[in-house]
Amino acid sequence: MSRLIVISNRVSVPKAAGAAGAQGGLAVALNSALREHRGIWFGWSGQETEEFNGHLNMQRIDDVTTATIDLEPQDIDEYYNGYANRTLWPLFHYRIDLTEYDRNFGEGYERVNARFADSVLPLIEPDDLVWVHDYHLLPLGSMLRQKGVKNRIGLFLHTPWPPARLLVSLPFHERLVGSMLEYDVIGFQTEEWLGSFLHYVEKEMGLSVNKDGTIDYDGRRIVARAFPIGIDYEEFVEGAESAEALEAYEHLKASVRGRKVMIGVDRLDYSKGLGERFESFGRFLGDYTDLASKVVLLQIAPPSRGDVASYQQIREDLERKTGHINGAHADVAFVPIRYVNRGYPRRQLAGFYRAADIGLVTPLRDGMNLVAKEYVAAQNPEYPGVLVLSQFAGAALQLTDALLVNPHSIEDVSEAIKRALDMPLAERRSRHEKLLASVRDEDVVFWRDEFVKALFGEGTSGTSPQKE
Ligand code: ADQ
Repeated sequence: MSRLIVISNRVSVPKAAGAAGAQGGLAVALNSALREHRGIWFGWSGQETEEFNGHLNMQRIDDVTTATIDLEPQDIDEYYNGYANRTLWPLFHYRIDLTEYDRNFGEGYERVNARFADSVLPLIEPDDLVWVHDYHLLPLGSMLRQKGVKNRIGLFLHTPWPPARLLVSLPFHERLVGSMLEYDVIGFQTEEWLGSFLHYVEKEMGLSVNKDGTIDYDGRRIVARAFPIGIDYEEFVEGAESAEALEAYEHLKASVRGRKVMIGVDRLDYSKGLGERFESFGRFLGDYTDLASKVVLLQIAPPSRGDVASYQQIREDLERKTGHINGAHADVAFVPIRYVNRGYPRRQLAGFYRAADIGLVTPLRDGMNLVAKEYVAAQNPEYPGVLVLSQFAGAALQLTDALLVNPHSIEDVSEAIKRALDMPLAERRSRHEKLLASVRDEDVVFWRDEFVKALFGEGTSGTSPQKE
């Protein structure tokens, strides 16, 4: 079996087998893939160094080796806070108004990608499969090729891919996308983002896309496909039934004293539609006054990317909106929005999801959205809650039995909350059963296996290596 080299901006250092921890599903799935393939996970340590030295910090836990590098402050500013999070992230989430085009960011991005390529190069052996993750590292594959790497290299993009009409606003967009054509496999979360990518490739680069979605380029065949990511279903369901989850469930239930609970769990990011969500809840409280003191919104939103101004603004905006709505609708013994800026261990989170009658997942744009899937997995199948889901989350293409809403319309979301509260148990159960089947069958293990198979060259014609 080939070894797997996973490369991402940050490395989630695996905990010793069996140790309890707050690792996400992605980290768990990649760690298990790395264990199976005796692999290496390479990325930035999250640490700063005065001058870049390319020193690899290697660690080995169980069968997984992690290798990390430190970056200079200028790298972090230009590559991470700059091009990745002030240029590509907003552009890929259709927020051209927030997208900053600064030549230094672009240079820093290419410099750090080259540093990644130089540093990981000595770790790559001839039969290794190389799997690159996300928008931070789009040109990495081409930089590895320039250094003579002939291995199969794949990219998975966790975010949306924007329509060609938006992407062309990015200076040097041809160069960025052109560099991606050095990958053997390019994976997207959904058919929608895949379609936008293929459209760009045809329209802006004049390439033709084969019927099966493959692209012939420079004597090679590139597989571009949707691989919808899932959650670690087994781990999550087990967690939802743990003592920690039960305790969290009871704590939350007791604190609302018979009221209905809605839950939102999101990184504090403008793409998640939190401001619109709060306004929708405010509208609900105003429109259905008889229900106004009977529903609580628990919004858990840990701060993220705090060095970027647009993130500081969203935080201030939400604090103002929370104060405004609570000011208008609270009374001495009741506050409608509980707004909490911190993370929770996963089992506790599972207990909160289970205690919530409604899961409110209303991003304005999201590659997939794992919270929607976690909410479904955490429910008690006998008395499941209702998922209200944005039609603009990648997850909406699979979770069609959720109440799908337009998150820009506060009336639409407010009415969906009412509909969810009124929904008869039989309908809740039948919707949940179908949602659960999708979350269970297309979990993160399925996602990983499908990607690794494609990367290995199974099911595609061309230069596939032979299986042992
Ligand atoms: P994110 O934008 O971070 O991910 P999401 O898919 O919802 O969005 O994943 C967030 C994860 O963080 C979930 O597992 C959630 O439970 C966890 N989390 C959030 N808030 C938390 C809190 N307060 N405490 C503990 N855990 C918390 C990006 C893309 C998504 C894509 C994923 C995976 O933007 O579209 O689904 O990658 O590909």
